[in-house]
This record gives sequence, structure tokens and C-alpha cells, in this order.
Amino acid sequence: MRGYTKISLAVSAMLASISAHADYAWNFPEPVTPMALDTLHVHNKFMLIAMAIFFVVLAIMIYSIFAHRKSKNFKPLTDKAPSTIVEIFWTLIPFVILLWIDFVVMGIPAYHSVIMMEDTRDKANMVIKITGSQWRWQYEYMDGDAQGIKFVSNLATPKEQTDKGFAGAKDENYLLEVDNRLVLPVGAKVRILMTSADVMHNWWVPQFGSSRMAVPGFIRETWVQVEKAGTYRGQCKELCGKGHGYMPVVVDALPVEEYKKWVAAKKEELAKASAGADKEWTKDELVANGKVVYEKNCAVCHQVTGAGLPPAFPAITGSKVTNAPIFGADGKYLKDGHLDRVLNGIRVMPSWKALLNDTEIASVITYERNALGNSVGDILQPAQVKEARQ
Ligand code: HEC
Ligand SMILES: [Cu+2]
Repeated sequence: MRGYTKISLAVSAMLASISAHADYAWNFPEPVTPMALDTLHVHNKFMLIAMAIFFVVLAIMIYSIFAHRKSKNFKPLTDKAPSTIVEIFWTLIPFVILLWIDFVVMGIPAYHSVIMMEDTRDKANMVIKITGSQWRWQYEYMDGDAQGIKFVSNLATPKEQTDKGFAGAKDENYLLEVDNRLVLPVGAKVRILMTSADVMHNWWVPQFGSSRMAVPGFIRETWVQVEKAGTYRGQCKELCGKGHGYMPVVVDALPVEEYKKWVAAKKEELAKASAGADKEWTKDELVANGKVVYEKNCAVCHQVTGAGLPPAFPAITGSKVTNAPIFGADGKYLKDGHLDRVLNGIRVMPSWKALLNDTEIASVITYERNALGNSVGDILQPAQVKEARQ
């Protein structure tokens, strides 16, 4: 084979592999909101402008080098420009051209995009509150049919897969899967209120083009209007500690009819959970349920075995707090006791009051007291947690 045949074969093989991967490797993910579409257009336009400037400058450079080469005996200017006027003009003209490109040709679409992102006033069909915390997202539907729906969304990738030395096959959506997805109706303009319970987080779905930092103590806003049904995945985009890589975002955008069905089903599920809080639970039920709650919410810091990661994260096994009585003689829960810690948190230990329901808190506490190497023997009923909250 002649040399150039080989090269052209190699190049065409390369091009073929590019087009095979074009879906994800060479472009942005498909935008599904007006905002994402707008910012993609801005990006493409800017790329073209940058390329055009690049080629113009490169062409002038190549021309200058070639036309003024030594073999042509070109005499360089040694001390000064032809005249001060010329000098001023050949500086000012490119300056004005670049200024015009910056402020007008690029500026107007950029301002348009930024204003679009900031403008949450118009016609929001629904409002959702998103709270980031170490290391999970909490979603709350603030109005309409879905008002009152509130849940926590945790990483659902099995823990073994994230362990060092894991050799098996990882899930297709490794680190991008959650237990409870945020569900939105297609076409609705959703105003998002965003805050954080601890440090800064950032709720980010690339295909939505909207990312807002969640800042503790502030409520910030953004909006999305998903125009195509589907499942969209994203991540926390603000370095927020040890579990930063473990708080993905998964959104299901459903056609309105299906969304309504989801709302009804979710409401029923939540009603059932709060009904469960009124019944008497057995110790075995609580421990079994508590194990699930513990491994999902607490094991990141206190470890699956309860050994913790001292000194940052104390052990639950043999912990003074875990093994001390929960209630005082007056029947109220003790300050700095087990229930107080879990409900209200302290320092780095998060408050679980808003994140877990009565049954979950009762279960996890009963589990900690009767498993993980502890054997206090007592149990905590969901009804007691309910009362303690008041
Ligand atoms: C973000 C990491 C983190 C998570 C998640 C977490 N904890 Fe903690 N926890 C801590 C830290 C840190 C402390 C020690 C706080 C201190 O005293 O400063 C602590 C303390 C505790 C204590 C008191 C232990 C002692 O001996 O002081 C209990 C009980 C406890 N956590 C239970 C839980 C339960 C139940 C969960 C899950 C629902 C949980 N924790 C989730 C970080 C965490
Ligand atoms: Cu985060």
C-alpha cells in the first residue's frame, strides 16, 4: 500500500469512529429547556466568532512571515512606525472592531441568555423547593395538586460498587441513580427555590442549562421548563465535602397525565407512611427497617459496621450517646441524648428532623441501640418520635 493510501484509510477510520460516538462525545447533551437551547446557541455563535478571529489573525501572521522573508531581502523597520497617525490607527481600528464584537455581536445574545436565566417572574405553573444537604437532595412541592409532597433523594448505586478494589461490573448509571427521583410535568414552567441545610451545593442538570448554587441561609431562584419527556441526570456541582460525588440528581419529566397519576400515587404512599407512625411496632420490625434507613443515610459517615471514622465521625458501636437512656424521668427526651442528636444534630452531625419521618427515626434509633454491637434492649416507637417533635 502506498503511504498516502494508508494515511487516508487511517483518517477515514478515525472519522467513522467519531461519527459513531457523536451522540455524546463531541457535542453537548441535547438541550431540553429553552434556557439550555439558548445557552447552546450562544456557545456555538461564540465558537464561530473565535474561530473567525483566529483564522484572520493567523492569515495575517502567515502572510507577514512569508512576504517579508529574508530571502526577499526585506528591509525591516528598525526604529519607528511610518508615522504616528498610522500607528494610532492600526491600534485603534482592531480595538474598535473587538469592542464591537464583544459588546454587540457577542454581548447581546449573552445578555439575553443571562436575563432569561435570572427571570423567574413570568407565569410559573408550579413551585418546587430544593434543599441540598450533605449528601442528598430534598424536594418539596409547594403548590397545586402536588402541594405537601416532600421527599429525600439519595444515591442508589450499591455501596460495594464505590468501594476501593471493586472488580465487578458497574451499573449503567453508576453514581447517577437515586432512590426517589424528582418528577416534573413536561411543558410546565417550574420555579425552583433553592437552599441548603449545611454547606454550599449546586443542583445541576446539564440538559436543563440551569445551575444555581444552594447557599445556606439564603433562598435562591431558578426555573426549568422541560420540553421533552425523559429521564435527565445531573450532579451536585459545588465541592461540598466527602460525599460530593455521591449526590446525583435524577429528574423524570412525564407527560401531564402521567404526572398527575404520579402525584396521586405519591400522596397515597406518604399518607400510608404517616399512618404507619400510629401503629405499635415490634422490635424486630423496627430493627429491620432501621437497618435500611441506617445504611442509606448514616453509613456514609458512621460506616456500615458502626465503627465510624474517628476522630471526624464517631463510632455508634459503644457510643455513650447511643447507649444512654433516651428519655428523662419527666418523660421528655434528654438534651444531648440519642433522640436529641438524631432529631436536631450537632456540629457536623446533620439534623434529621426534616429529612426522615417518625417511623424512620424510630427505626434507625432502635437499630443503633440493638445492633452494630450495641444491646441496650429498649425500643423507640414512631408515636414517641411524633410526640417528641411537638
Ligand atoms: C455527615 C456525616 C454524618 C451523617 C450522615 C450522620 N452522622 Fe451522626 N454524627 C456525625 C458526627 C460528626 C457526629 C459527632 C458530632 C459531634 O459531637 O460533634 C455524629 C454523632 C452522632 C451520634 C452521637 C454519637 C456520639 O457518641 O457522640 C449519633 C447517635 C448519631 N450521630 C446518629 C446518626 C444517625 C442515626 C444518622 C443517620 C440517620 C447519622 N448519625 C448520620 C456525622 C454524621
Ligand atoms: Cu453537594
